[in-house]
Amino acid sequence: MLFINIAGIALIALIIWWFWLYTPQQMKLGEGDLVIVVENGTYSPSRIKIPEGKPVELKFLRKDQSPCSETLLIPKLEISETLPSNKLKLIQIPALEPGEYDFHCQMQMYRGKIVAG
Ligand SMILES: [Cu+2]
Repeated sequence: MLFINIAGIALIALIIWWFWLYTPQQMKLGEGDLVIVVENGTYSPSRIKIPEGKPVELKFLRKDQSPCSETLLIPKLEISETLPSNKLKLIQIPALEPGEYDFHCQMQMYRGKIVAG
């Protein structure tokens, strides 16, 4: 009974952490040499802040070998690109209105966000 309570509390703590406390790593474009690394099921960083109204270039480096991670989709921008393995790939981002633009792999297991503004 005690064990069940502890497990329950741990689960609640985990849920609170996940939904309220956890904020994905965010980086601003221009802070150092920003490279988005695709590895172990994640994009890192997964939130990329870019200036609005200005075309920019994002660098992706895919270290993950899973074939799904090869495809990079940015649906709102109609971008679909193939990321080579262990080789830097430059993705041209057009001038954007302020807002959030999701990007993900083919099956949406890897997820990230471009934040313009
Ligand atoms: Cu995937």
